[in-house]
Amino acid sequence: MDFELWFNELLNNLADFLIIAGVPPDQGQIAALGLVFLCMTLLSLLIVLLLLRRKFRRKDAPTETAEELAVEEPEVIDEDAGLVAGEERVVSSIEVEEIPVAEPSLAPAELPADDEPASLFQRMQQGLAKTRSSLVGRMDALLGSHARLDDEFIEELEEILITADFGMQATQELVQALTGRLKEIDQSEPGQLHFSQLHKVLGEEIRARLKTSDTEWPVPESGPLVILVVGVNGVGKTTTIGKMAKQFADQGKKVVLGAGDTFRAAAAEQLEIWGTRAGAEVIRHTEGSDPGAVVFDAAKAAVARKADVLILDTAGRLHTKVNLMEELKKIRRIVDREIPGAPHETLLVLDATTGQNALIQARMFQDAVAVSGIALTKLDGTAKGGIVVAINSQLDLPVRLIGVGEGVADLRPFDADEFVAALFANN
Ligand SMILES: Nc1nc2c(ncn2[C@@H]2O[C@H](COP(=O)(O)OP(=O)(O)O)[C@@H](O)[C@H]2O)c(=O)[nH]1
Ligand SMILES: [Mg+2]
Repeated sequence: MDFELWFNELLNNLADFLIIAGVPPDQGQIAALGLVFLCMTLLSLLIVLLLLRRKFRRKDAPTETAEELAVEEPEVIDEDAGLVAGEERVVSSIEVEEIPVAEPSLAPAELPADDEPASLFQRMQQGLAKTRSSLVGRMDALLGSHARLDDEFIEELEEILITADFGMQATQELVQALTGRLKEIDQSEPGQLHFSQLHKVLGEEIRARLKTSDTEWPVPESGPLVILVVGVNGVGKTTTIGKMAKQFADQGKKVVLGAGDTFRAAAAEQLEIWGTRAGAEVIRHTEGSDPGAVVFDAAKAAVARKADVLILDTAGRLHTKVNLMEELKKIRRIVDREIPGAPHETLLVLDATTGQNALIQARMFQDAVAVSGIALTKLDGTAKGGIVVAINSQLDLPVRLIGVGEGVADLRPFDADEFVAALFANN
């Protein structure tokens, strides 16, 4: 009722207004009704338009997301087809963690010149700068902020070591040893704990956990020294081979390289560039060809040319349904048939930036292809140099080489004393 009254009043007012505006008095009511009707129609049209607009917007949104997702979807390559049960579990755990794959650098010519003024030790020190500042720097900060060796100190110490990738086992051992020794110093000279003492104790405890590995290569009874290089994609196999080839060549050795990674054409090209630089012959086949055939030809060539060293590159991942480990075993058999006793060294390349994942990879390869040594690359690219200690204490394998940069001289024989010295230098 109220509404009817209000509406009538509105109509009357509107009619009065229209009559004043010039509408004939007997048509005032009709004109007012028409105007109200017109306004209502316009209003409903406006509402419909707004609703339609919202509907279209919502329809567009999921389409965009679907496209984005499609672009981001990583390419999945099934390479575990023939694995036995035990291996399958390990391989898939590696894939789940997705090892970062760096784009291979094809041009060693762009790398820092070998005759840089920095000494080899300085280069090593530069390469470990990230680890040094995070590990030693954080330790110093901890000592600076804690007057006493309390529980909080020990907890933070543990965290520093864990984040530097020492791994659970080495961290526990180190924390126990460190706190024990630091407490002794603190009790004999209260409040006298200095950075230099911390460095000394930490350095000694780290050193005690590093193996003094024989960095000499095995000497074959006859024929060339054969080094088979294995590891997952992107860890630095080809680059390490290139650096090794150049170092051997600089020692006056004749080197032949086998481009056993036939999975990507770029891999053989990359090896050829390094080969040219080192003056080493590179045996390669076309992309997608049988790696076993490349290895066979490379072994024949190395014997025929009386080479001192044959280094074999391999793929870190293969096409669908082909088993990487089986392929590597096959390569080993072929090279052993051509050069008895070969490969004399099966070098597993691990990328220090992948942290604890490197340990999982090591176990996987160790089980399958009798790895005899480790080359740990990209120590210059990580603050987590503790992985060196984790590898030393958890794997029964010598770390033969470490990569601390992209220059030829940045591949260094692993020397535990030098490593510790470089870690604490200038601190
Ligand atoms: N910073 C740094 N980069 C490295 C080192 N070793 C290899 N790399 C880089 O890692 C990337 C992948 O190397 P590559 O040899 O193609 O790996 P592969 O797939 O195992 O053969 C390249 O860009 C290399 O330059 C290293 O010691 N330090
Ligand atoms: Mg490669």
